[in-house]
Amino acid sequence: MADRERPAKTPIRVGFYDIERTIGKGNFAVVKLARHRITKTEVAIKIIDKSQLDASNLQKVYREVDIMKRLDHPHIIKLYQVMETKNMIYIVSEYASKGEIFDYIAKYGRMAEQAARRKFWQILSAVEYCHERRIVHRDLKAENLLLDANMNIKIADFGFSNYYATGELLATWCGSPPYAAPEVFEGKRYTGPEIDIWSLGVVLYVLVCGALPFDGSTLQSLRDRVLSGRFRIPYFMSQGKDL
Ligand code: 24R
Repeated sequence: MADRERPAKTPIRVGFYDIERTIGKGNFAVVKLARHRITKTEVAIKIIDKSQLDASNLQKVYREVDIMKRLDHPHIIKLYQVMETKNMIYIVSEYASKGEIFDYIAKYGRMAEQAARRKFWQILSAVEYCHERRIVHRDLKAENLLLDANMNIKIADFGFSNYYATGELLATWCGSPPYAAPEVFEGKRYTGPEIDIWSLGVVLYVLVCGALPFDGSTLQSLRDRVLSGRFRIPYFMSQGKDL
């Protein structure tokens, strides 16, 4: 049924789910909050229009699904189901009801170090779990760190993730510039986990300081900042010895 023929308040359905609203929008994907018609369970559905993708981007979507199928960790968004039609892919997953830690920091400001430490520990346990399975996320940032109803971390969006192997090098420029490692800016090839580790350092700084360690009004100035490796240590940051 076309939208204009849909009677008011008739929910849009995907499988057994009623779509409620948009909770995320990317270049090729939109993420919706949906609810199971019978159990009323809330899920996130990432909807991808295949007709908008070239072969290489379509390949990445299948890789994202393939990787998510292998992951089962308390701090990683759990894949529930994948549906596919001629034009669309629907990735049904766990829903993190408190949203991005990015928005949380934008609203409430930087976190106390005790709280940041607890969040960061959860993030680390999830990233370690991925690396043990030779999976690199490649887009770790505050926007992809979600919070569930209990304020626990759930890592989302494996759209840039890939497998890696020691001795084999990856070359793709991935992720968000403020979180990107110097070797990525320099166009060097990398094994994988080291670029997640760099991003984790940026994430920790953002949690504790409520600001990016490296910033710039242009990509060039950001690059210079990252390559210099210099960042400010604010007055409120502890020195670690009395934690
Ligand atoms: C909750 C919110 C937003 N997104 C999600 N959840 N729970 C997701 C799960 C999610 C699953 S896949 C995915 C996000 C993703 N996103 O790949 C939310 C809750 N509130 N507000 C927001 C209250 C990416 C991305 N990095 C694609 C779309 C754009 C963002």
